[in-house]
Amino acid sequence: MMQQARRWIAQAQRIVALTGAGVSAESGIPTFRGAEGLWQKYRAEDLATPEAFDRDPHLVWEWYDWRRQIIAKASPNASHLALAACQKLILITQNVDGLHDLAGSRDILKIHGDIWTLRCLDCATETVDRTAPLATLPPVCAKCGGMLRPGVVWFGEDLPVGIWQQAQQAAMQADVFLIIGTSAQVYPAASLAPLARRAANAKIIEVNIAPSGASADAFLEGKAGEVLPLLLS
Ligand code: BJW
Ligand code: ZN
Repeated sequence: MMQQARRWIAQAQRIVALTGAGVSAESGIPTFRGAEGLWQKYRAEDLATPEAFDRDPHLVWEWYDWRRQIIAKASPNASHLALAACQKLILITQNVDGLHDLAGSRDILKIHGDIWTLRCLDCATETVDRTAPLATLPPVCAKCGGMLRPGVVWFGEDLPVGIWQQAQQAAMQADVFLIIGTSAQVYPAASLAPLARRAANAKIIEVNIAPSGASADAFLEGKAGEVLPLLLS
């Protein structure tokens, strides 16, 4: 499997990768689904929807402030570094943690936003603030005093339009499409690999500790931080 996958990578002009929470697991950041996942302890509907934020912004902010503190202590692992070192790769991530940036990847298509970006509900101003914990919850806008929200995409919200279009465009031109550390259950992100196969006849390579159920041409079982350096070197 690994030899075949390495051949496809070597022959490819355009490689596109979609990453999920699994690539940051080895950096100590909890995933969402699975036995140790955040959704075991917390209900997505209570924390990751616009309705939840309207109902109780303080509660939602406490959860994000806690996660920001965990992420602030984390460093990129071998999987982030291997992806950053691959020149011909376009990176699409569902992760909001910013570890791909810290590893040195450029032009990352962050389809679910960024936990370090704060957006004003009143004037829509976006600021980057890496303070963790934040001084006051909910934080307020320096410009207009309005309430700030995390710059992430919640269930029921649209993905950032331009970024999503670029992600689809990249998928439609991929020779190889990598799905790494994602349960491939959240849409529309999970539609990108099928799109790459349909539109570009791309080879799909999945890297995960257990198959997600996504249809792949090669499944490489293992931790992303161990498999990717072998696959992409
Ligand atoms: C390892 C590893 C290691 C562990 N190495 N691997 C019914 C059908 C279809 C769609 C819908 C539906 N009902 C509702 C919807 C829509 C909804 C949706 O998809 N729901 C599904 C759950 C059914 N989607 C939306 O609402 C989206 N918006 C939308 O659709 O708008 C309309 C639109 C359509 C088309 C274009 C534009 C707009 C928005 C989704 C937003 C998701 N938001 C979250 C929270 C972000 C903020 C935050 O972080 O708090 O995003 S939810 C959460 O899930 C987060 C993640 O990015 C996302 C995906 O999770 P991911 O990354 O896959 O993590 P896990 O934990 O699920 O999986 C980890 C994997 O790693 C596992 O497989 C492990 O095995 C593996 N692993 N260690 C390698 N070391
Ligand atoms: Zn404002």
